[in-house]
Amino acid sequence: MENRSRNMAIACQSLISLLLLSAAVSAVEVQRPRGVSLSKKHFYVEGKPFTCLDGSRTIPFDRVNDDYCDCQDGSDEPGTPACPNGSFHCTNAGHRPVFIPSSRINDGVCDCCDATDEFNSGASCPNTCRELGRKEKEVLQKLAEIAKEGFILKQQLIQEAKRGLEEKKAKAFDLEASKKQLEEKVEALRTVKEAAEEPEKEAKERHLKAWENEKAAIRAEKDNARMAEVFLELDDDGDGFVSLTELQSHSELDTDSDGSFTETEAQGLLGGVDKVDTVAFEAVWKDIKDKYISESQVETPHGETREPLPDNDSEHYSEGEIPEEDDDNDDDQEEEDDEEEEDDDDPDDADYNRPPAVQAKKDDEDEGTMPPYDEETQNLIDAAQKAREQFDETERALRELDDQLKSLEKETSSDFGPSAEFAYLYNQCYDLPTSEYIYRLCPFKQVTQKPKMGGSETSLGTWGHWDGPEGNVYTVMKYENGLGCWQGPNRATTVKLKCGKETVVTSTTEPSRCEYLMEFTTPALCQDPRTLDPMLHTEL
Ligand code: MAN
Repeated sequence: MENRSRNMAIACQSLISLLLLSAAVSAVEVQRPRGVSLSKKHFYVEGKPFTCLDGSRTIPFDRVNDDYCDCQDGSDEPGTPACPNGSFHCTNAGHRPVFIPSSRINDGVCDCCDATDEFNSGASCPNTCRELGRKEKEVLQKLAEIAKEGFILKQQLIQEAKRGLEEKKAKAFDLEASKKQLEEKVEALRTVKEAAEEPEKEAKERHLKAWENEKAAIRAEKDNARMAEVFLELDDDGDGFVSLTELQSHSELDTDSDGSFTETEAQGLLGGVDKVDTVAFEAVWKDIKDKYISESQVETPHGETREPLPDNDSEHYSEGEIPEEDDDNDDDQEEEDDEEEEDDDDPDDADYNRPPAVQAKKDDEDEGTMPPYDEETQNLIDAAQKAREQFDETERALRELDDQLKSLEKETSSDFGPSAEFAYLYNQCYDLPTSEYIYRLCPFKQVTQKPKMGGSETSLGTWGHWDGPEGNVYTVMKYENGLGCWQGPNRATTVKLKCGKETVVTSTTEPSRCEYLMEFTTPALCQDPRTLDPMLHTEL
């Protein structure tokens, strides 16, 4: 396996030399027993005893090729089919010499282009070696040209990669220095920001507190006004006191909610006395204000006080049902509903406790929105905001720079081949449209498949590793962990690289479901034609 791939990788260059050698061989015919290669000729000396090539025994020379197998390794019968494990060498002058199993000798099938394997079978085998050699030579010449030009391009790619790498390393060095400066700047701006945010926070809190106090004062003022109103409302006889009877006229104040507001209960509310003046009423008001319903509110025909409802709507609600106030008040409504559930059995109570809540909401609205910040606070906010923006902007710049640095480091530490000849592929993508899809290879990143008729791109794998055989790892790329295949594995792609003048995806197939095979030519894989081993593939 290893040998085969090594041979494939340098086949292009080797073949030129091979041709020359073949031509040379055809010119000089060397006498030797039939089926013996030139390299083994010296083992077979006419008239001298022959020792089997495995050294197992020595036999007289006339038993070589006598159609009887004497040696276990079959070496005494290179030119007959007598030994089951023998091999026959065809010189194939003008083309490529080969070994064939000796069982194919005189089997009626032309195996050798020089027809030497069928010397006694009667099969008419023409000698096609020269024609084959000529054709192969043409092909090989083309390949050799490609290899030669590709190899020149490869040298340029190597130079470019070298320059590129130096530039990138220098850039990374500069970025590293800028990063340090930016980091320091970020820290300085963080301090400035925090220093500006502290007084901003205090000033905002002061402002909020003042607003809360103001709201509380407004609320208290309103409460006092309402208390005075209620006092007047309760003081029916206008004697400046609210008496037990006057208080009892407000059945909603029924302390134990049993449906009857007794004198004792009323007295309890008045603090144990029979009547209270405006000063003493302050304490009473605290206890009753949540339940108290103003007399100005609508009275039902049964004398029950109800929350005012639009005329048209009121008839749509059965007793105990009241529509929600409005959408904004949903939460309040729910809370109230919860509370009311406990009291649902009490016909006099239930929903009728709504007005204070409505009133509270109204009060809130009356308080309005928080007033604008005073100039000093606003200045502090503006200053803190500016510091925040400067900090954020610098921090963002630092992040961007860091990303840039990381991607540079990733690129400069990638394995782009022994001389970085594959580096030029890094930021490129190569498309190959087929009838159904457009396949895209972005070397060292990913492979995708996009349907031509529209639809989203499918990942056929992201860069994994070089996957060629040992000694030739830079001939195959592996892309893994693509989109999962339905009821199958994650998609993956093998990219086989070949020497070519152009950088191009030449084919894409799917040999098994969701496993893709791409062929890709690049000058980066072209070898120096001068480094050929002339003996490779040759057995003369
Ligand atoms: C899509 C394509 C094909 C693949 C099937 C598997 O149609 O990615 O290449 O074979 O999915 O379901």
